[in-house]
Amino acid sequence: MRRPGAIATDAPRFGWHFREAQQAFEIELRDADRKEVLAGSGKVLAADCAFVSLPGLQLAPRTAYSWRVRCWNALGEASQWAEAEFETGFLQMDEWRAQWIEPVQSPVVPEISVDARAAAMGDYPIVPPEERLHPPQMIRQSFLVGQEIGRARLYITAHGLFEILINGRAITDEIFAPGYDAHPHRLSVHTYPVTEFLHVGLNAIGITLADGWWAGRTSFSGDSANYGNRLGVTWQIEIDGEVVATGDETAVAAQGPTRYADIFIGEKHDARDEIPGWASAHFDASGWTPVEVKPRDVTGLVPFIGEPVRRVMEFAPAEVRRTPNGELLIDLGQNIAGRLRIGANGPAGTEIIFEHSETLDAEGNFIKNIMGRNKDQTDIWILAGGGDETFEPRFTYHGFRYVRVSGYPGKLIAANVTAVVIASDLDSSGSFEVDHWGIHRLHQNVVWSQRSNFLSIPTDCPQRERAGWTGDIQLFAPAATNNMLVHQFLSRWLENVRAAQAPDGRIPLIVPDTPSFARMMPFASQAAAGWSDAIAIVPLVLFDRYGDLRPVADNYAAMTAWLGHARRLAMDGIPERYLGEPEDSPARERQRHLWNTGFQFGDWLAPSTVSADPMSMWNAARLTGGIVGSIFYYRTTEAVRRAAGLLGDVAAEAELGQRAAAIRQAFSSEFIGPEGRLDTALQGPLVLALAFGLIPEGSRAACSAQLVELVEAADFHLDTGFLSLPFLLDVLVEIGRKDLAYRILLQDTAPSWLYEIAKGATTIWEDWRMIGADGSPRPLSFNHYAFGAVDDWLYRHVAGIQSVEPGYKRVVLAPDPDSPFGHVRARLETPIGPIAVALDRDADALSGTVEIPANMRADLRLADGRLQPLAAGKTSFSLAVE
Ligand code: RAM
Repeated sequence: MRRPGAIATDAPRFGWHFREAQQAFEIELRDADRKEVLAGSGKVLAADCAFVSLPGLQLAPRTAYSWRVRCWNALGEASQWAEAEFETGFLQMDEWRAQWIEPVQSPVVPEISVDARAAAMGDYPIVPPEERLHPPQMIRQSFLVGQEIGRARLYITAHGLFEILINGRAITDEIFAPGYDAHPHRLSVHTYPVTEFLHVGLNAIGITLADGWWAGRTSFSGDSANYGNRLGVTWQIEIDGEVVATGDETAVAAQGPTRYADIFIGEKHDARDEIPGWASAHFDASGWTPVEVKPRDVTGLVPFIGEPVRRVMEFAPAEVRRTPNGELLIDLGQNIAGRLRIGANGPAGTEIIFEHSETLDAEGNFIKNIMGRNKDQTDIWILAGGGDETFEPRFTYHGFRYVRVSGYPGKLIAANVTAVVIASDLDSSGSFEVDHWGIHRLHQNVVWSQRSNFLSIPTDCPQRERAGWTGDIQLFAPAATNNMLVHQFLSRWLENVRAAQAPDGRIPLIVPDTPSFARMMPFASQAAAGWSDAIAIVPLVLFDRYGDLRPVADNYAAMTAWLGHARRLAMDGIPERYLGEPEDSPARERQRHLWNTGFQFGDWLAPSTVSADPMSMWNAARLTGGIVGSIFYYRTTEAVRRAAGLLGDVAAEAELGQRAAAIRQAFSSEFIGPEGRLDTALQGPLVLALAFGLIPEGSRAACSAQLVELVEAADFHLDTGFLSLPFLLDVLVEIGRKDLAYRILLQDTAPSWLYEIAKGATTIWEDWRMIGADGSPRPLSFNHYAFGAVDDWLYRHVAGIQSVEPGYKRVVLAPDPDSPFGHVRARLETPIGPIAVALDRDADALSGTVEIPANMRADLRLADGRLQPLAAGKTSFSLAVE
């Protein structure tokens, strides 16, 4: 992390970039005043520059440090020291002193759906939110500071979302804290520097609590009170070693201008009821109610890791206009996760309603595309009157491009509206540009869908479910690493996955899991291939892309336990058609090595398997569940075998190697027919089996031919679902049909990426026909990153940036001389430094430059396949094109 807040470990790793060839380095850790050297590496003869530990280092909690590094070049010259600062967070929870406080409140009423179809279709009685939801709670507490303040920190977490003022001022630009965790196992404690907000004398802290993920409506079902039904907070401020905490003084609470605030439903704010100065020291809170003080309880409290959620971008809407039916519409021109900030001037009591949607209907009129219970995405603002006012909801976000506005006083102009984009504040790590308008836009759409769905946790979509579907991030993680620095973000999510793992090793389908999901969906307490496998696959993606073994080590026990669970499912399940066979028959024997029974999603949403009927989504599961289950069982066995090898668990590595071989064998006998082709004649299973090496040498030609035939039969359209899509183009290149890979990439009728673009998509769609040929939209999500996984291929194949040793320690730059693009620019920040590729084509050559950092070992792949070693810096080249 370039600018870490308070870090959550006592043994951090360090990283830097050195512009020359590094022969040696030295790290020193010092106190915050840079007076004392607390630890040092001495001069280490190595080129390491990422994830470097200081052996034996153990930091104190809640302490500021500085560190510095210098490097030696090839001539043995030492660089200047480069230095930076960081601090540790609250690491040992037994030191937590604060109690919990809860405003006197009526508990959130659990809204429980039992009927999945009814909830999904919106078929349930509607009671206005105002009659069901409670207002956020405002809590204030004053405290005395006796002497000059050197250093002050606030440590805080809450049941519900919190917003903090000290002496009337916002202390942070972070929002949606404490973030979404696998409650009740985990709840993140955040650290805020507050020195400059305090003064000698009387101070006040004001905290607003809203339902958030804790008590509000979440996930597929839109049920409330998933983790708790009461809002509460626990915090302590440490001022030079002195502690002020919840429970020390009586805090008081009141309800203010916000009538209700819910992540899914939206927010209603009555500006007439604002309470000026409520969080300042000398406010008269005589009408406020004392809070209830609850015992200190640190169960599940963990230090927050990773990047907080912020307003990461703001822009003006593309247009404010009237729709054909005369309604007032804001069109952002871009689908986002976020909300509006809006200005108005009108009489007191004017009620303005903002309804959010991702699409319009075929006529261009406003229509809500997100169906289901509590998916309102509606904000209501009541003006205080008497001048210019501004409103931005605080505890909600929406997935939207269009907003229908009703009740706006006067004329609404674009200058009065700001689109506020909300996401986990990740550093950008790559860019890709190409002179093909559609593919250029495709890449932008992937980045937008990633941004919209990397919000505290990786979600599937930012409107309907906002759930941490394990499968979606499993398949998208490689692509995600190119666009943003996701190491901490995904490590944090993996901590949540471990916390959510069942005692029998099962990994839930969504993390954080919600009880309401299990209540509503009979399958929700099952595991699924390609989904639960995230626990094994994602840590290895982090290892491959960042070169850091720690995620593999941290998740090794969990992935082993998961594989154990999958193995039991595989061994115990026998497909019905074999029940009559003798138990010792080969057909029965091989079933022990195949996970081809029980619940599966299969190659979810493979285009040819879905129709207009929403239930057709399950066709992919029915048709491919058995084969795809077995393929991922193999892949995860291989992944855990690899992890065992990396971690030196030799016995496990050997045993898993044997098991993988047995699965491979069983797979061939079970799924490959006499002609060497797959019995399941669908692109997805073929792509996966070829990609993961499950097709024996003797059948590869037949399976490759079968895949080509299927692509031709589909008239050069992809027919891959969630799990297989990331491998389609790679496999086509590998079997020598690069031409087909480009034909599919550039296909412009559905299902295809360019069809979406042609229909005006600004994010990646959940389904390929979200807008039909006649312009009519489907009531699904316009913002699912899953099918955007192809973005990784653009970086790896078109620009040709390929890591061949984990963490880009060795790189091959293999830009495709046959790509149809004339002009490509790509840049990727690796742990070792940035790689830049610039390609330009004319009739007979692809020429350009590649640029690599000083400490990278890299080769350029020439047109004939030979590798040419690259020197640090920029190299020009020209590859002849046939
Ligand atoms: C959908 C979600 C998600 C997918 C599951 C199986 O409801 O949107 O993307 O992983 O189904």
